[in-house]
Amino acid sequence: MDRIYLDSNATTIVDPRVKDAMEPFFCQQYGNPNSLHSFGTEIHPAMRLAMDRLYCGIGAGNEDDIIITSCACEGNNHVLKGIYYDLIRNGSKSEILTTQVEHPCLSNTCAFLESLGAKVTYMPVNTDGIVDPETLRRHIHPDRTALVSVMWANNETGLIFPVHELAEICRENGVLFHTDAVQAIGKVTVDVGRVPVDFLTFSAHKFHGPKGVGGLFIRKGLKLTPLIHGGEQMGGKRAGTINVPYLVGMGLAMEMAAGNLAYEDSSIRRLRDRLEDAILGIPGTMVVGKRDLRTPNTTLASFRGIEGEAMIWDLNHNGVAASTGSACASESLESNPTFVAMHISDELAHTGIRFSLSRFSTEEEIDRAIVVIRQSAQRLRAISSTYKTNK
Ligand code: 7TS
Repeated sequence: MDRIYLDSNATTIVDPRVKDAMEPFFCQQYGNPNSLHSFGTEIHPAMRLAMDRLYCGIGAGNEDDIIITSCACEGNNHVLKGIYYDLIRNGSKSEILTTQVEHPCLSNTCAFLESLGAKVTYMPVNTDGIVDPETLRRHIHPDRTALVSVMWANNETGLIFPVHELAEICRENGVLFHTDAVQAIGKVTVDVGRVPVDFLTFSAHKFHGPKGVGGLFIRKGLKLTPLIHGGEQMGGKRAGTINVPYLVGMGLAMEMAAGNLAYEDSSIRRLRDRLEDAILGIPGTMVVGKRDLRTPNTTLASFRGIEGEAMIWDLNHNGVAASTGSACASESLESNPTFVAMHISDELAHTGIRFSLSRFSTEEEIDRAIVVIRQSAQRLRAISSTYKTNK
């Protein structure tokens, strides 16, 4: 029986059409784009097409920049460290404002910058698990805030943040705004032509492109000190020979992701809701976050009395791949910061399972997954002392 992959917020299958588009740029068109010879006549047109697809996919204008990176971690590091270097280190501003629920590549970079003397404020989320525009208004100080960084959608809960309003508030206050849109691309409309963000990060492997390539959007007129110095690739903004096949693949993946939003919003949402309804039909379960505030593909569910790690293992053993919503390793049972920020109880924080679908998920898979999940919950509760005592 085929395995069922429900961990698409971690990474996605590469669309076979993306793989085919990349193929010629490994062994045939392999010239270095910066020193072209006869082994690369198709390289520049293919790179231009890929860049056009990226610009179009996020609604960027001709004069905006999109820097090709190795991943979203790099894009987020680039923005935060660039802002530190350009605005904080020299004393013109002192603070970065972010949230308590960002991905570790954002929050750990902030912690590093704090060790260098930057002040970082981690804004709380409201009872819905998102940052209220009012909270930003209370925290933003044009004289000292160098950057506001708030994710577009959360990787664990799927909760969508009001980035449009947050970006407007930053604009009104003359403060730069960055968003990590890794979990938003291909799931909800991401249009920097409409939403006044200054910097935006994305990563190809979250939307059926290859792993190890991503992008950083920089609004026209803005400059950031590079993270990687070296040659003049990307106009000196990011040195290193560009990974041509991966750029080509990411461009096509972006075009398909942007063109697939209606399907995501109808069919994938319907499948996700079907899965979620079935989970909620099992006694002692709950789902984190209101449905209409979440990306259409994500469900973070809690099964009372069942340790998340145990359930992941059991599901995996029975052919269903998901992940724990909680990052707690089995050795260190610390609750995960997103759950702490959302005031989710310690017990629930250790029971979270994240199911995340993609456009490759099928109804037949969801129906089979539901059977496996029901059986797994039954099996694990039969041996769970906490479930028996709490009933
Ligand atoms: N930002 C967000 C919001 C993410 O979800 C991830 C990966 C990253 C950044 C890092 O992306 P990368 O391109 O550098 O790999 N998130 C997850 C996840 O939720 N489970 O596994 C990886």
